[in-house]
Amino acid sequence: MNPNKWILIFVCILWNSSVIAPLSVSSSFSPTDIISTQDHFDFNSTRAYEIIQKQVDIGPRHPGSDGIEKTRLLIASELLPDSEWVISYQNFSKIWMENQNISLVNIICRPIDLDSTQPYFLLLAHYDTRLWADKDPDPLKRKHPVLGANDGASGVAMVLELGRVLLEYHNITNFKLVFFDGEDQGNIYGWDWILGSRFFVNSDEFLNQEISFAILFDMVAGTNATFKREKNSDKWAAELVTKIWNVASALGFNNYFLNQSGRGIIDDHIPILEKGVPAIDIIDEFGIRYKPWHTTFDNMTFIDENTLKAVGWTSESILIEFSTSPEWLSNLSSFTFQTQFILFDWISGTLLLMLGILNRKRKISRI
Ligand code: 1BN
Ligand code: ZN
Repeated sequence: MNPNKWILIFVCILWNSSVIAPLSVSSSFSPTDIISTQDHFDFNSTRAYEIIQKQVDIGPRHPGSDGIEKTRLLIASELLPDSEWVISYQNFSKIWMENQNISLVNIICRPIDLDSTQPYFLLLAHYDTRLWADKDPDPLKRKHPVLGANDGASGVAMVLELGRVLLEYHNITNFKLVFFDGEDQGNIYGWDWILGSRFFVNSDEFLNQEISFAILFDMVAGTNATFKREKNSDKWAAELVTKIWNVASALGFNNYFLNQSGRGIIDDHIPILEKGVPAIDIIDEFGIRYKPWHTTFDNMTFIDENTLKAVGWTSESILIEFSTSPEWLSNLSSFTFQTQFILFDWISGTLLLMLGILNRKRKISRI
């Protein structure tokens, strides 16, 4: 047999092996214990759509831009009434193009009545947009900025609208909304991805807190979106993933929430998982299926209110259940995250891709 094939088989076995599954995760609580019976929803997808539109109207919102400053003001202005919310800003900075010091800001919003000595959950999104549309089909546009209707604005809109609904309609106060800066600038002027969440998990806002779980919303408004069980979420926070995908299915949203294993994505949930707190990423499959990803056409044309509704209603349903069944908050297991598995997944995934390309090239040259 061709030696490439042996490597391929070996990597495939290891990649999917239960040997590398999270042995340290355990809990007596079954995610199927509660199934949503909710039939009325306050999450307003039209309002979420409008919050996306407002961000897109600002223009590009990459770190250091006027647009990102305006977005900070917009986020704060959407949380009403003022007297019910406390907003704090986490400032940090990063060198850009060797000598420019760019300031970055994570925005943390909590209901004024949150009792942070009790378990609470986090709703997360990044609000920066990518400086370069480096996946644009037109090479001349690959250094144009991304508008980030889906990649940036949709997560912000989802988190703002969920926060409003939980507090205003359900009087739920055991949560925080966190909007991360610097998520989307990887491989630009030597920057890395997920800078905001890396900073957040090493700050007092995260350390020594009673955080029970976190849900990250990224690219949650695309036309015909499909949300697969993101690989890292599924490995390390399987209970939460199972619960959410089950509720989505019970609500008839299984055309959006596909009960299939998806890719592993380095996103803002990873630093939280690394600290042993269950965290999941609800993210549209990008790149292959989600064509506007990191291009100049990530604009309102590809935004669909129905996708916002599917994600919003599913999340509202779950968060209400969690808040009225506190055993969920206390029974979710913490665990010891093992970074090498993510690294391994990434290396083996890349190897598989390269071998696939090599094999295809060989076949084409034979023809
Ligand atoms: C998600 C949306 N991400 C960026 N925009 C995270 C990511 C990082 C995805 C690296 C793929 C590769
Ligand atoms: Zn992005």
